[in-house]
Parts: sequence; structure tokens; C-alpha cells
Amino acid sequence: MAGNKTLTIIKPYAVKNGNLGAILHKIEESGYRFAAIKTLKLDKHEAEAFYQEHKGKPFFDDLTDFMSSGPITAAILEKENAVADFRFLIGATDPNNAKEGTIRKMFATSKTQNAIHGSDSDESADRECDFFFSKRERL
Ligand code: YYY
Ligand code: MG
Repeated sequence: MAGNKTLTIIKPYAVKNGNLGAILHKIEESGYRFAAIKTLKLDKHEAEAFYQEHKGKPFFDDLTDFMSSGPITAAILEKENAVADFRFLIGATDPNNAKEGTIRKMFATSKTQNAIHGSDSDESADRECDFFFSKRERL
């Protein structure tokens, strides 16, 4: 089924500050199934590769520094209409613009350190799931 899978990353600041469990709980109670999950640390080159679409933008260096600054938790989430629904659940990129009850409103501290990632299309979800997980790591 198209659109039933998305890739999320709980970003370094959220993991470091003890919000990992609360964020995973919020995701699970919102109806997503964890098809794969792991905690790891990206190096700068890996962060640049993950965010290749933003190469050359003014925030790229700060973003990739941040994303390689500490542990992250990556997960493949399954649910009908996962990409669009999950973007709604996490809220706007800038937490100052995110609606009440969204994950970024609840847990983010700034636009760069915005707590969580969600794929923006089915094509991105495919690429991002392959970036983090081998076939045998998916349930
Ligand atoms: O998909 P989403 O994470 O909501 O935003 P993107 O436009 O893909 O940007 C990726 C990432 O880059 C964003 O989560 C924070 C950071 N960022 C930034 O620091 N400043 C911006 N003006 C835009 C994005
Ligand atoms: Mg994006």
C-alpha cells in the first residue's frame, strides 16, 4: 500500500535530555507500529549524506553539526497514510509555529534543534529507510 511507511529520527537534543521515551510513547499511542528501531551516532559526513537535499542552504552546516553531535534514535513507522499523518503529528519545522499537542511544540527548543524528523514523501521515506536499515533489520 502506498504511503504506509515513514522514517523518523529522534534528534540528539531530545535523546540527551531524557525525552526519548516520552516521544516514542506519543508516537505509539498515535497508532504507529515500530517496524524497525535503533540508536546510533552519525558522523558529519553521514549527516551531510542524509540531508543532501539541503546542501548549499545557509542552515546546512549547523544542521549537520547538530545531527552528528550525539546519539539519535531512528525508526521505521507503519500506519495508513504514514508520511502525511506523521508530518501533522510532529508539527511545523520551527517549533514556534508548531500547533499545541504536536511533538515539536512539546519537545523542541529551536528550529535547528527541533526534536524530531519525519519523511516528506513516499520517495524520501524509501530512501531514508534504506539509509538506516538493512532488509534483515526490518520486521
Ligand atoms: O522536513 P523538516 O524537518 O520539517 O524541515 P526541512 O525543511 O526538511 O529542514 C530540515 C531540517 O533543517 C529541519 O528539521 C531543521 C533545519 N532547518 C533549519 O535549521 N533552518 C531552516 N530555515 C530550515 C530547516
Ligand atoms: Mg524535510
